[in-house]
This record gives sequence, C-alpha cells and structure tokens, in this order.
Amino acid sequence: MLRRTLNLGILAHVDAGKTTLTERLLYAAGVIDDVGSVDKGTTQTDSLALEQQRGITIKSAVVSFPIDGVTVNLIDTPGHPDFIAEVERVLSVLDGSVVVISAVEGVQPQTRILMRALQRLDIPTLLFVNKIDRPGADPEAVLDAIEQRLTPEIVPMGSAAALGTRAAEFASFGPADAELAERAQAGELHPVFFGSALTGAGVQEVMEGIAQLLPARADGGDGPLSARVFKIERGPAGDRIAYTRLFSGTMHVRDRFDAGKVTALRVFADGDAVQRDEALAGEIARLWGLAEIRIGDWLGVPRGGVEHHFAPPTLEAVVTPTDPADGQRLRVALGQLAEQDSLIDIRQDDTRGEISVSLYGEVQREVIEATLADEYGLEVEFRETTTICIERPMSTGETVELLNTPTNPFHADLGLRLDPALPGSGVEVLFDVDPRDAPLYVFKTFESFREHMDEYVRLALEEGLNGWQVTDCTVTLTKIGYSLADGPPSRRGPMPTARDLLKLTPLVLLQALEQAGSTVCEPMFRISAEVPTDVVGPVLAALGRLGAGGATPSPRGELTMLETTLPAPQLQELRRRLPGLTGGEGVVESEFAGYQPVTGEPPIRKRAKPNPLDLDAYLAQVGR
Ligand SMILES: Nc1nc2c(ncn2[C@@H]2O[C@H](COP(=O)(O)OP(=O)(O)OP(=O)(O)O)[C@@H](O)[C@H]2O)c(=O)[nH]1
Ligand SMILES: [Mg+2]
Repeated sequence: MLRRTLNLGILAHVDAGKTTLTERLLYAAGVIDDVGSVDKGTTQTDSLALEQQRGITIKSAVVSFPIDGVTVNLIDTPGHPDFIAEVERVLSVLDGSVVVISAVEGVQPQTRILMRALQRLDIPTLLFVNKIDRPGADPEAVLDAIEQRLTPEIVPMGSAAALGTRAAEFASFGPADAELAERAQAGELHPVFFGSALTGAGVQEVMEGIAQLLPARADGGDGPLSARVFKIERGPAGDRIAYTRLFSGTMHVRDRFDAGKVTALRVFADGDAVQRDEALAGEIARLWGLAEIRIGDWLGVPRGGVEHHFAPPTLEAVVTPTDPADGQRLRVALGQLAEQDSLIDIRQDDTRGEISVSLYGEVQREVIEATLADEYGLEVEFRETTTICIERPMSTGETVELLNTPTNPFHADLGLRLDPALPGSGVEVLFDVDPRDAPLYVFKTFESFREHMDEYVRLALEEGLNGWQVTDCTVTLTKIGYSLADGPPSRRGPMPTARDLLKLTPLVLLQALEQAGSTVCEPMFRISAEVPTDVVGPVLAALGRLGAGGATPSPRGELTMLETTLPAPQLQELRRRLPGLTGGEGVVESEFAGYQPVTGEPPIRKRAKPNPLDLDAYLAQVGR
C-alpha cells in the first residue's frame, strides 16, 4: 500500500504561537494525552533545555501525526530572526506550510520575509491567525494587513467571535469546495483560519485544512535515490543522527554513502519515529551511522535549486576561552557545533590563533555561549561584535602567471580574468580553455578539473584586498598549462599536483583583483521605527546624526512610523539609543536590504590566510 505523506512546516515571527499550535495539533490527533505549555517548558518540540529556559524555539524539531490516512510530518521552526538559517534548511524539504500570525501583533517584517520565501519556492501555504483570545485581537485588521503586505490571494475560511476572551471561537463557513481545495494545493490561494492555540479554538478546522487543502504525496519509492539532510542531532553517545527527507527512491539500512554506512533507520509515522528497514520517497527518516554527514548534504542524486532564501549573517565576533589552556577544546567544540548547526559559521585565523563566529544577532551569541558552557563545559568570552562587509570588484582585471618563473614557482601556467557582475549575483566561475590543456592525469576528467578549480577560486575569493569576501563577480579561467618530464626543453619539468593549483590560484586571482580594484560594501537595513508622536523631533535628529537619508514620518495618532535605510552598525546604535529617546516606547523593525559601498575610509578585516600579494611572505607560509 502506498503511504501518503505531507511534510509540513510551521513558520512565523517570534512568539506567534507555532510551538503552542504544534502541541495542540498533536493533541487533536491523539498523539499526546496532555497539552504541554511553552511557558512551563513542557512541549514536545521545545525539547532542548535552553529552549525551555528561554521559552523560545532555537532548533527546528520534527513530530508526526496521522490525519485521514495521511502521515503529517510537522516541522516546528524558530521564529526569532537570529535563527533564520535554521528555517532556511527546512524550506527545502517542505510540501506545504502553515504560517501563523498573531491577531494582536499582526503581520511583521519577519512574516513578510518568510512568506516571500515560501512563495518563491511555490510551497502551498495556509494562514492561521492566532491568539484571538487575547485582548486587542483584531482579526479584520490582520486580514487587511495580510492582503496588503503578504498576498491578495486569500480566502477566509470562517470568522472569529467573542474576541479577546477565553471563549473566543472560530465559526467555519463550511467545508472547502473541490475547486478551492485544488487551487490551495497548487499554492495559488491561501485559506485563512482564525483561532487560539492556547484554548484550542479553530484548531480542529486547521487540522482538517491541513489534510484537505495541502498536497500530501504518495510515492512507491521507485527511481534513483535523492534525499536531503536538513538537521543533525547528536545522540547520547555523541553519534550523529541525520534527519533526511527522501524526494525519490528508497533507502535501506546498510546502504553506503561517502558519509558512511546507515546502521539504523527510523521513519516518522503514526506519531513517532518508527524503526524500519527502509524509507521511501516522501518520508522523513532519522539515520544513524553517517559519521561524516553535514547539514545540507544530499544522499544519492542531488537536486539543484536556489540555496539562499534569506539574508546572510551580517555580524561576527572573535570568541576566546576564559582559560587560555582551552584553546584547542574550543576549536573542536565550535567545529562540532558548526557541523550540526546551520547557524554557526566559523572562521579560523591560524596566524593569530583566533576563531571568529558569524552571527545574526545578540540572542544567537548568547545561545552559542550557553551551549558551549552546558554541553562542553567551556567558558568563553566574545569580543566586540563587528559588521561583516563584502568586496565587489570595480572593473575588470586579468593576470597570467607562467610556470617556473620568479613570481610563480608552481608547476603550472594559470590565467584568470575577473569581471564585475550584478549586485547580489554571487560568484560564477567560467572556463575559456582547451580541455586538452588541463592536467587530466591529476583530475581524471575535465569536469573534475572544473569542480576543483571552481572550489579553489571560491576559496581565494574569501579574502579580498581589504580582507572581506569578494563577491558579485565572474571569474574566467583563460589559461592552463604545464610541463612534461619528456617535453621540449622549454617546457620540460615536473608535473603539477592539485596543491600547486590550490596555492597558485590566490596568487593569480588577487593580482587580477588588485588591477580591477575593489569597493568595500556594508550591509544595509530597511527600518521602520514606531515612536510616540511627541518625540518624533528628537528621533529624526538622532537618525540624521546616524546618517539616515530622508526618514518620512507618517503619524497615526499617538504613534508615528518612521521609515528609512541604515547601515548595520548604525542600526545597532539606533537600537541602543531608542529606549532612551522614546521613554522605552519606541519599537524598531528591520529587514536586510542588500549591500552598499561604505562612505569614507573602508574598514579592513585582518586576513586569516597568508596574503598572496606579498609574494615572499606568501611563499614562505604556504610553501612551494
Ligand atoms: N493568549 C494566547 N497566548 C498564546 C497563544 N498561542 C501562544 N501563546 C503564548 O505566546 C507565547 C509564545 O508561544 P510559542 O508557542 O512559544 O510561540 P512560537 O511561535 O513557537 O515562538 P518561537 O518559537 O520562539 O518563535 C507563549 O507564552 C504562549 O503561551 C494564543 O493563542 N493565545
Ligand atoms: Mg516555538
């Protein structure tokens, strides 16, 4: 019999009620006998100690329940913007989603960011307007805001009554007709439900909506295996457990992959992760035994697709152990955290023996600090948080280095051209050489040569002229060549190894970049600040001093909205000053708005790797 599965994400801004709704759905499906509470730290999905202490979700968590013959694998995600990378991984494995919006706080910038990503990926989505029991709940205003700020393609499935009281309830307009169901399943329409995850109002209706209005899939598990790892957990013995969604094919216990051999497998079904011998397309499995697995890895045939749906982290900080003797342990601990945690990206500076961590914000920093203390017994300090800039090439640069010359002691010729590309386009590596010139005895195939060179170029672009990652450019390989032991006298000599090319690439590329010149750009944020109308003057003056161009005030009675754009460091400064300026009444919301050239002296980041533009020092450090 075919098993029908729906992999369902619950997404929303922080505190909208995702975890509480998850708990209610599990209860309604009969998977749990008591409804746990976020406030008491007793829910199924906020299972980490840190989540329970703080009352927020930090990691995505999978639970499963059956409805109408469908296995729903529900993934509860964190809503705090500091943990957006955790949501990023989950997006790629969803068949459908429920976006929760608080009936009191309404549509927030984070809601917009999530909804846009879901729409870009064509993920069918239901909306649940939660907290109708809370005083101030205004579902009509929320419906308007949804139409204006999220999508006009909405269909209210009922109305809410007895608002703002424990008796608040959802009155359904009746079951959806076949056409509505079809269009909702295709992601063209978004049915809207109202309710309260706390009291359970409207939950039964959403539950039915999940079964009827989202596309569950049935698959026999034929075809080649294609599966994606979206979460890694460590078991009690430190073993890695990989959460994997199968897109096609079948996976068995004892299957072998580059990352290791599957020693045990559990599939989410009937409210639990059940031990099985195989997992089929559509299902989510927990896999044991893959010692080398990392988040984002594919098992079997990879599927392409956009990887980045959200803004990158824009902050970083150097982490040091309080006890200098703990340096090595800290390195290992952070390395392990980075492997299992899509949020953590580390940069190791071997020259200074420092490690820095990229960050989305202060809450994430606190979580890393607490995790190192709780799980590794490591006490650490974070130095000042700084902004991560990028470098964009200003024009075209091209360099060719011939082998066995004073400026190129490596055994290969290499030519690279660097051209600027559109902002936001990332890095593209192209090949304009005769495949026969490539050292195929090292790389076997031209395809493999291209893959390696692509990687070397990207590594070399990690640190540009000012030490920042170079991006928004095209790099073209214009020349490749090497000598032969028995070649003509002018081209006779040792053949290159892969390491030769790894070390030569930064040397050539940075010279091309020096010719092209680079512009350092800083992350910008669109902000909207809501402040008491009587302090608009001082707030505008402060924004002016921070360099914000033309904030337009729009008064709404006692409160006024100010919208403008600010670079990341100035946004931090505004956040620090706003409480003082507004008597604690001001709120600022921000959304990443791309990079812009810094005004004034560009900041320089200390290089973590040897500088290829200082030839002698470079060669001394990397060795021939
Ligand atoms: N009054 C009321 N409170 C609710 C409702 N749903 C959730 N809450 C409360 O809102 C707070 C946040 O709820 P959570 O379920 O943790 O919200 P979340 O979206 O999972 O939060 P993050 O995972 O941290 O983003 C808790 O104090 C809940 O008790 C509701 O329908 N009504
Ligand atoms: Mg939560």
